[in-house]
Amino acid sequence: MTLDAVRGWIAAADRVAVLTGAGMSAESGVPTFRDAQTGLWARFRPEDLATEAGFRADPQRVWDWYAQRREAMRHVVPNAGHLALADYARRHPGRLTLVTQNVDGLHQRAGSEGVLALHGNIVDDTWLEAPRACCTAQAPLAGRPPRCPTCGNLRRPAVVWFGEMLPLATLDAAERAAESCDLMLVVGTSGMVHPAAGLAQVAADAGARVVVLNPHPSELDAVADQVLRGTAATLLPPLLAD
Ligand code: BV8
Repeated sequence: MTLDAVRGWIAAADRVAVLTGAGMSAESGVPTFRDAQTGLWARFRPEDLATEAGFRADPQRVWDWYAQRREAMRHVVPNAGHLALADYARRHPGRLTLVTQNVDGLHQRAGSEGVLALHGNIVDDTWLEAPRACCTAQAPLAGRPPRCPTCGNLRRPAVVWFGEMLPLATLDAAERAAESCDLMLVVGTSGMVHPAAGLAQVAADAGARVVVLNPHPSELDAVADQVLRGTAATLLPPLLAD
């Protein structure tokens, strides 16, 4: 099976769904989620840091982990893979639905529209407790994490943590795209996090072809009709060129 055969599948598809994970942004210099546990956080599992319980147990440690990741993301730009997906969608309006687990906003910065961001975004914050009248975030708040000066309510990253529900409308749209596509490209995900990873099986069960793009083996290789062993930035441009 070559790139050309998969290109043929893409050309023959009326509807293409794309599911991306942290590997999509690796060539932009964003550490993959598993790699984000370097340095100070190397001794913590992501499932412990990226949780409400982990945040409540040590708000400053979790806040600082996100601050470090946000800082790293300030200097990165979309790579050729992000741009290829955005260009393809522009040339073929309405044909591609992009679902991402990533919180880095790089698909949006590459020009992709209507991105279904299942896990939120790392740029925005929200309140840990339901905000009261005193909780206003207009002025920058002091603290690591920032807190409401009146009631002490903490700010937290506006991402979906482990154990938290995904935004229902976004997840529903992603499931509909998986059910109705003829082809799903699964790019740069270990396939370990659910329910996002389950979308590949949803597509396969609905009769779509599934192609995995990943330089390493992943949990979703078993669901794939074809695995392309390579990286997002090298595979997507030739795959999506007309
Ligand atoms: C929920 C935001 C329920 C935070 C993230 C079994 C079934 C169903 C659920 C579960 C289950 N067991 C446990 C669960 C619960 C849990 C879960 O899935 N746990 C895992 C660890 C087993 N799921 C949840 O908690 C979800 N919520 O189920 O809610 C519920 C129901 C009712 C009421 C309340 C609750 C919420 C999950 C969301 C967690 N948040 N992100 C943050 O980012 O800080 S997930 C996080 O992992 C990132 O979003 C990341 O994108 C995502 C998945 O990881 P990957 O993207 O795959 O990244 P990874 O580093 O793992 O892999 C990178 C891949 O890229 C590798 O394969 C590598 O080979 C490849 N690669 C490297 N370089 C390149 C490349 N590929 C291409 N090109 C390259 N250059």
